[in-house]
Amino acid sequence: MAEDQNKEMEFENEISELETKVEHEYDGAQIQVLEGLEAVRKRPGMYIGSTGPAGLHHLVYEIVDNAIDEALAGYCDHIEVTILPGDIIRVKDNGRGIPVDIQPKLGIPAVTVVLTVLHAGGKFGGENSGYKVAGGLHGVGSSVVNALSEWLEVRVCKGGLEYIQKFERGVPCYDLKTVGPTEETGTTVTFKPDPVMFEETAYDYETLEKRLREQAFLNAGIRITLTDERGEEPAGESMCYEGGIRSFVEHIQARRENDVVHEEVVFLRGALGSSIAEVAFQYNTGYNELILSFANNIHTPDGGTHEQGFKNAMTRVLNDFGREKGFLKDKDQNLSGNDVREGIVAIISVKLTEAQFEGQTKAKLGNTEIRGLVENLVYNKFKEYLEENPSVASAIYDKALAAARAREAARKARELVRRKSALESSRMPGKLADCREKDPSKTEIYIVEGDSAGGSAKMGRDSKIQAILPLWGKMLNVEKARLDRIYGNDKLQPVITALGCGIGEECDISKLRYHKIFIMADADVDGSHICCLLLTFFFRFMRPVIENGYIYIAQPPLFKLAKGKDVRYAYTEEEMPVISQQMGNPKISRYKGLGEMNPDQLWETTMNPENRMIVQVSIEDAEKADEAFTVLMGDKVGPRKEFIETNAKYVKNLDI
Ligand code: 1YM
Repeated sequence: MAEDQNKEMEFENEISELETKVEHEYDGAQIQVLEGLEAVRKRPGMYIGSTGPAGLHHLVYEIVDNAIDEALAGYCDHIEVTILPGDIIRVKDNGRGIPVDIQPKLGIPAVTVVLTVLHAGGKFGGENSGYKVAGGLHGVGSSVVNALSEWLEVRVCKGGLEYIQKFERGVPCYDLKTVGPTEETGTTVTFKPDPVMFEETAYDYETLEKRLREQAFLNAGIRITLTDERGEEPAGESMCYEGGIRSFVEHIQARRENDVVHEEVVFLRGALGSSIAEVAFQYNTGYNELILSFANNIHTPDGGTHEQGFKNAMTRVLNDFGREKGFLKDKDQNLSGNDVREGIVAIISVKLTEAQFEGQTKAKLGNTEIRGLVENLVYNKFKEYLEENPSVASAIYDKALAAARAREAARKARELVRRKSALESSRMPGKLADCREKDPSKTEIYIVEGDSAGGSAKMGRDSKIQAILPLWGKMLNVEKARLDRIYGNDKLQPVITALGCGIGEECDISKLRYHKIFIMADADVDGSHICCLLLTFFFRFMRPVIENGYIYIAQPPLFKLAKGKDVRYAYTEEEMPVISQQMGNPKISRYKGLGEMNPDQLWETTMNPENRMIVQVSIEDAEKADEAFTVLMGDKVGPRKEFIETNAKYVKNLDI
C-alpha cells in the first residue's frame, strides 16, 4: 500500500515538473499532448491492461502491430524484434517509414504526432476501443508505449534521408532531426520500459516468441525475426509461414501426442463486404478440442461470434451431410457439438473494420454479422469439401460416431452411479470424513494422498469446517481417458461424489460442497505425480472449479527445526538455513512424507487456517495449462522431454 502511494506521489511530482516545463516552453497543442501522457502514466492499466508482465510484453506488441499493419498494407515483409541487454526492445521494419512531414494542425512532424498524441480511448477502455485493420487506423499504441518508456528512440528512413528523435517518458528531448542520407526505407523504434511504471521489466523470450510466431502464422508470408542479445551468445529465431493458419494447425498437431485422423488440414476462406474470415482445422485421435480464435490478429480467448458461427456450422453440416450420405442412420441420434469437435484443432481468424470486443477483459468478439459470415462459409465450403474428399469425410465420421458412442456409454455409466447412490443410505463415499458445517462458502476438503496421512488429517482437523478424503495409490492417467472411464474409476469416483458438482458438461458449480479444495500430497516424486494427475482431472472435467479459484495445494513443511522447546518449521529449502541461524544450532530433521507427522503437527503446520501456507491454483492461461498437461501426461516422449528441459526448474519434483 505504502509503496503504491509513494509511486503515485512520484508521478504527481514528475507530472507537475512537466507542467511547469509546459507553461514555459510549449504551446497549447503541446499541453494537450502532455495531458495525454499524464493520463497514460496515471492509469497505465487502462491502456495496456496491467503493469505486470502482461502489460510489459504488451508494449512490444503495440509497436509490432504497427509494423504488421504496414506489412498488411503491402509495403513491408520483414520485421525484426531484438531484446537488447538491459531489457531494451528494438523493433525494425522495412516499410515506408512513418511520415515525417509537418502536420498542419499541430505544426510538428507526423512521426512526432504518432509518438506523442494519444489516440482517443485506448484499446482497454473508452468508447472507441475498437481496432481497425490495415488501411484504417495506425499508430494507436505508439504514444502509449512512449509514455511508459524511460526513453524511446525512433529512426525513420524515408525519401533518401534518415531521421531520428528521442523521448524521455514521452516528452521529446529534441525536435526531429536528420542524421544523413540513406538508401533504406523503414522504421525502427527502440525503447526501455520505465521501471517506475512496471512491477518488473525483464522480458521473457518464450512469451515474445509465442506471440510473434502467432502473428507470423496469422499473417502469411511476413517474416518476423526475434533475437535475444542479453546472453553471452545471441539466440533467436526467424519465423515465416507461407501456409498461414494452415501451418498454425500443423504446428500445434506436431506438438500433440495424438496422430492426425486425415493428412490434409482443411482450409476455408470467405468474405462479406469488407470482412474476411479464414478457418483451418484438422482432427486428431485425441479427445480434446482446441479452438483458437482471432479477430484482427488479436487473440479472443473467450471466443465470441466467430467461434459460435464455426461451432454451429460444424454441428449442422456434419449432421446434414451425414444423413444425406448415410453416415448417420435413421435410428441414430444427431451428433452433438462435442461429438463433432472431439479431437479437433482449429484456428479461426477474422478481419473486420469495426471489431467490437466484449466482456471484462475484452477477450470476446461481439460483432453479430461475423457469426453469419463464418457459419455460412463453414457450412457451404466444408460441405463441398466433404463431397470432394470422401476419405477425409469417412475418417471424420468414424471419429465423431465413436465420440457419440462414448457419450452414450458415459451417460449409462453415470446413470448407473446415480441409481446405485440413490439406493445407498448415505450418498457420500465411505472414506470421506465430512465436516459438520453445510454452507460451502465456509467449508474445506482435504484430498489426501495415502491412508496413514489421511488418518492423521482426520484426527488433526477442525471437524466443523474441514472434511478429509484419503486417496491411495496411483490414479489413472486422465489425459488418456474418456469420460466413461472416469466415471467407472474407483479413485476418482469418491472425489466426484464428495465434491457434488458433477463433471464435464454437467459440472454445476452451484452444487459444489466445499469452496476450498486442498490437494495434500507428499513433497516427493509420487506426491507431485498425484498432484499433477488431480490437477489434470480438474482442468479437464471440472474446469469451473479452477476458474473460480477453489483449488489449492497444501504446503506441508520440508523441515522441522527443534531446540529444546522451541520448535519451528521450514517450508522451503531457502528458508531452512535462515531459520536455523536464527535459532542457533537447532536439531534439523527433514520430513519424508505427511505420514511422518502426528495429527497435532499436521494441524499446526499445514491445516490450521490461521498460519498454514497454501498455494491457490489459477488458470491464468488455460491454453498454456492445457499444453503443459498434454505434454507432461501424454504418450509422446519428444515434446515432453522438450517441455521438461525448458521448464526443468518448475517441474523439479515431477515423475516423468
Ligand atoms: C517499428 C514500428 O510503426 N511502421 C510504420 C508505421 C507507419 C507507416 C509505416 C506508414 C503509414 C502510412 C503511410 C499510412 C505509420 N504511419 C502513421 C501515420 N513500425 C512502424 N510504417 N506511410 C507510412 O498509414 O498512410 C502511423 S503508423 F499516421 F503517420 F501515417
